[in-house]
Amino acid sequence: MVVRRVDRVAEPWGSRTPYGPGEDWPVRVDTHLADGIAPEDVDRWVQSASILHSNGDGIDIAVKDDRIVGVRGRAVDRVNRGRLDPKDLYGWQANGSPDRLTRPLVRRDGRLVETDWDTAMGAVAGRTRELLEERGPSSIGFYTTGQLFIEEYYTLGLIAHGGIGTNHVDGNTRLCTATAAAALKESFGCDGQPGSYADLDHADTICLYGHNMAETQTVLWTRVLDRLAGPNPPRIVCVDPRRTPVARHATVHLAPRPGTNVMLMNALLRELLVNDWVDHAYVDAHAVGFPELRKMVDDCTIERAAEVCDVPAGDLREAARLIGTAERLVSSVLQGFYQSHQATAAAVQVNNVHIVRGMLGRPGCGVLQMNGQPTAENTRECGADGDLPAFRNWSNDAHVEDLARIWNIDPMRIPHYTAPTHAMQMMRYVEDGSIRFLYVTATNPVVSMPELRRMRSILSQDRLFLVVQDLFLTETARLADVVLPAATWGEKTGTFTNADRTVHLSERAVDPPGQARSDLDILLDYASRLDLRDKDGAPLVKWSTPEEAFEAWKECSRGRPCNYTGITYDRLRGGSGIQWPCTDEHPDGTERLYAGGRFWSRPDYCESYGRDLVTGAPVSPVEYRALNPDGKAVIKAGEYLPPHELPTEEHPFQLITGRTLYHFHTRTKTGRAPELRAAAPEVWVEASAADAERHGWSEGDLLRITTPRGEVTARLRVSGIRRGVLFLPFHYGYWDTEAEHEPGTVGRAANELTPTDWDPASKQPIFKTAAAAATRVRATDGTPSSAPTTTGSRPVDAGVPATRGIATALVHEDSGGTGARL
Ligand SMILES: Nc1nc2c(c(=O)[nH]1)N[C@H]1C(S)=C(S)[C@@H](COP(=O)(O)OP(=O)(O)OC[C@H]3O[C@@H](n4cnc5c(=O)[nH]c(N)nc54)[C@H](O)[C@@H]3O)O[C@H]1N2
Ligand SMILES: Nc1nc2c(c(=O)[nH]1)N[C@H]1C(S)=C(S)[C@@H](COP(=O)(O)OP(=O)(O)OC[C@H]3O[C@@H](n4cnc5c(=O)[nH]c(N)nc54)[C@H](O)[C@@H]3O)O[C@H]1N2
Ligand SMILES: [Mo]
Repeated sequence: MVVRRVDRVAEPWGSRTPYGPGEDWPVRVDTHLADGIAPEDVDRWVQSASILHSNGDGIDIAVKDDRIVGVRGRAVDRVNRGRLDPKDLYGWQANGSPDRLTRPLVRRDGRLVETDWDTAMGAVAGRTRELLEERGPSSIGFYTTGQLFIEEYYTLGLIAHGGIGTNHVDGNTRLCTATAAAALKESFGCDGQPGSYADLDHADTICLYGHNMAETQTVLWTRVLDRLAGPNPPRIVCVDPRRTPVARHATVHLAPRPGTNVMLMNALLRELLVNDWVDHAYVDAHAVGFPELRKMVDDCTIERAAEVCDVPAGDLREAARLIGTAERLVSSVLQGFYQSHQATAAAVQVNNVHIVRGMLGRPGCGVLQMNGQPTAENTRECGADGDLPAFRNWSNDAHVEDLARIWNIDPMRIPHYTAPTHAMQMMRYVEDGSIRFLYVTATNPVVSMPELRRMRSILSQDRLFLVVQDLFLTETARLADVVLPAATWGEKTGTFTNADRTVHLSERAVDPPGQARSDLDILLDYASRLDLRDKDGAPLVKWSTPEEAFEAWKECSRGRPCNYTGITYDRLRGGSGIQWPCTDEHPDGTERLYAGGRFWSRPDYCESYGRDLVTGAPVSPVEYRALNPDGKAVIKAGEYLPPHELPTEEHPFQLITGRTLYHFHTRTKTGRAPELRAAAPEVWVEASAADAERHGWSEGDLLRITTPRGEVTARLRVSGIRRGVLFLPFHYGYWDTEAEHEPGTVGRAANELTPTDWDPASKQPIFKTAAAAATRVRATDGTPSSAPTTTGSRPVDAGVPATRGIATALVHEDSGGTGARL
C-alpha cells in the first residue's frame, strides 16, 4: 500500500499511478479533512460528485456534528477512481463561510434589507403577474447557470416555457458550452458527447484544442499523466497560444495567433486529405458533405496557415501526421476554440477529423466537445438554455406537440415561433426595456459577462425588476430588487451529468444555513404562487421532491437520445455514476455513442437542422431533408475570417482571458477557501519575455491594460505566452475589502475589457480576442506578481519563489490499488 501526504497546492495532480494502453486506470483515493479532524472523528460520509468543474468526480462528503468537515474521492467511480481536484479538496469550506446569505433581502428606499420568505416571494410572483397582464410573457426573462441540478433545471424549463410561455430563457452555458452543443448538433444532429473518458485509456494520440485540461479538469489530466508515465504512452498535440502544462507535455505544441483556429483546422484537414489519411469506407457509408469539405479547404495550404496563424509550417505538418497516422485518436475542445468569433466553424472541424478518419464509437476513438461547468450538460438537456427538453427540436412541430402532451398543455403555449433568445440578446432586450423582469439563478454576470460597464448599467436600471438567487451577496446580487438565499451542493439532493454523460447523485449532507432554501423549493414556491395550471386545471408542476422531479424528467427523456429511464436514485447510490442513454436494453448505461456509424440525425428525430457556420442563418427543414435524408454524420466547414478586433497602433496587443487551476470563475467559493485563496490571491497579467524586453518591463511591474471598453491594472507575470498576446485570468471581481485595493489601481475584472460580440452560429461571446494597450503604471520594488508558478502562468524568471500550500494544504493520497480506505 502506498500512502503519501501531499501538498496539493504545490503538486496539483498528486502522485503518479502509471498504466499502459487498454489497462484499467489504477485507484488512488484522495482525502482532505479539516485541521484537527481525524478519519475516525467523522460521523458519516455522504455521497456526491464534484461541483467546481465539469469532470464529474465522485466525492464522499465528511460530516461531523452536522457540519461538512472534508471530502474523499470515491474509489468505485468510473470518472476519478478516487482522485480529487484541488478545488474540490479545499473548496467545500465555502459552504460554512460566515457571510453566506441566510435570509431573503428586498430593496427598500434604495437599500437591500432583510425580510421573510413570504414578503420576498410575494414580491417576485407579484411583479411577474403584473407584467404578464400589462406586457405579456416576452417581458419576462430567466438567466440561469450550469451549476444547478437536473431536477431544478427541468422545473425551471417547465415554468418558463410551459407556464409563463416566454422564449427568453438561457443559461450562462451560453458563455461556456453553447459551442459544444452547436458543434455536436451540426455534425451529429444532436447534443451529447460521442466519446468517453475511458477512451484515454486506449488512445495512442490525444489532441487538445484550446483546452488547458491540466488546470481545468485536473483529474482527467492526471489520467493523461498516468498514461504518459506508463508503457507505450500516447502522443499529445496541444493548440494553445500559452505554454500551459498541457503544452509542456505535448509532442507538438502549436501556439497560434488568437482567433485563427479555423485557418489552422482547415489546413490540418487539407493535409489529411492530401495524404489520403482518410477512411473512405467509413465516409462513404456514414457521412454526407465530404466533397464540399475538399473544396472548402482546398486553398488552405500549410504555408498559408503558417503565415496566418504564425506557427512553423513544419510543426503544422507534424501535427497533421500525428493525427493522420493515429489508430486511436481522442480529441478534446474547449474555450480557446469556443470563445471566439468562428467558434462553431472551428469546433466542427475537430468533429470532421474524426468522421474522415472513421474514429468514432470505438475504444480510444472519441471526440469530447467539452463542458466546463459541473451541470452544463443538464442546462442543455433540460431546456433551461432555451432549447426544448430532452433535445427536442423547436422547429419540428411534432416535437413540440410531444412535449405539450407530456406537460399536458396546449402546444401553442410553448413558444417555438423562432429560435430561443440567447443570453447576449436577452441583455439587449433588458437594455432597451422590452424585458422588465429578469430572474438570475446561480450566475454572476456583473463579473462574468463581457463589457462590464455596460452590464452594470443594464442591470441597475430602475425599470428592471432583478431577482438574484445565490449563496452570497455577489456583485450581481448587490444590484437586485430581491435576493433569494439558496442552499447549495451538500445542502440539497439532486442529480447531474458530467461531460462524458455520467450521471451522479449528490445527496444532502447537512442543513443549509439560516433560512436558505434549495433552488428547487424556491422554484416550486414561485410556480405555486403564480398558480400555473395544465389544460385540465391541475397544477402544472406536479412534483414536490427532488426524486419526484427526477422521475418526471425520466418520462420526458423517454425515447430521446439522453434517455434516463433506466436510472433511479437507488441505482446511483453506492456505486459509480452511470452514463446515459440508460434504458431497459442498456441497463448499465452506454460508454460511447455512434458505434457502427448510427447517428441521431434523421430529419424527424434530430435536435436541430443546423445553421450556416459563417452567417449563423438557420437551415430550413426542407434543406436539411435534402442534405441528410438518411440520418448520417454531416461534414460541414466554414471559410476562415480574421478576428473582428485586430491589433492597431493604439492597441497593439491581442488580449485573451481564461482560468487558473486554483480558482473557479468569480471565486465565490474558491475565494473563501484559505488554501486556494493563498495560492492565487490577486489578479495578474501575462506577457512574453520578448514583449517585456521590448517595453523594458519586469516581473512584478504594475501595468494598466486598456481596450475601448475599460481598463484593468495588474502586476506583470513574464510567462511562456506567445509574443504580442496578453493573458488575464477572469476570476477577480470587485475587491473584497478596501485594504486589498492597491493604490493607483482602477479595476481588476478582465471583463471590463472584453467586447459585446459573439460567434454567429452558437451565439457564444468572444472572450479570447480583443485588441488592447498596455502601459506601465509603476515599476516593481522587486516583488514578483502573485501568479502561480505551477501552471500556465509559470514564470520565465527562475528566481520567483515556487507556489506552495499553506499548512492546512496537506492531502492524504492512498494508491494501494484496491481503494483501501484510511
Ligand atoms: N481551475 C478551474 N477549472 C475550471 C474552471 C475554472 O474556473 N477554474 N471552469 C470550468 C469551466 S465553466 C470551463 S468552461 C472550463 C474551461 O476550461 P478551458 O477552456 O481549458 O479554460 P480557459 O482558460 O478558459 O481556456 C483554455 C485555453 O484557451 C487558450 N486560448 C486563448 N485563445 C485561444 C485561441 O485563439 N486559440 C486557441 N487554440 N487557444 C486559445 C488559452 O491560452 C487557455 O489556456 O474549465 C472548467 N474548469
Ligand atoms: N473574460 C472571460 N469571461 C468569462 C469566461 C472567460 O473565459 N473569460 N468564461 C465564461 C464561462 S465558460 C463561464 S461558465 C462563466 C461563469 O460565470 P458565472 O456563472 O458568473 O460564475 P460563478 O462564479 O460560477 O457564478 C455562479 C454563482 O452561483 C452561485 N451558486 C453556486 N451554487 C449555487 C446553487 O446551488 N444555487 C444558487 N442559487 N447559486 C449557487 C455562486 O455563489 C456564484 O455566485 O464565465 C464566463 N465569462
Ligand atoms: Mo464555462
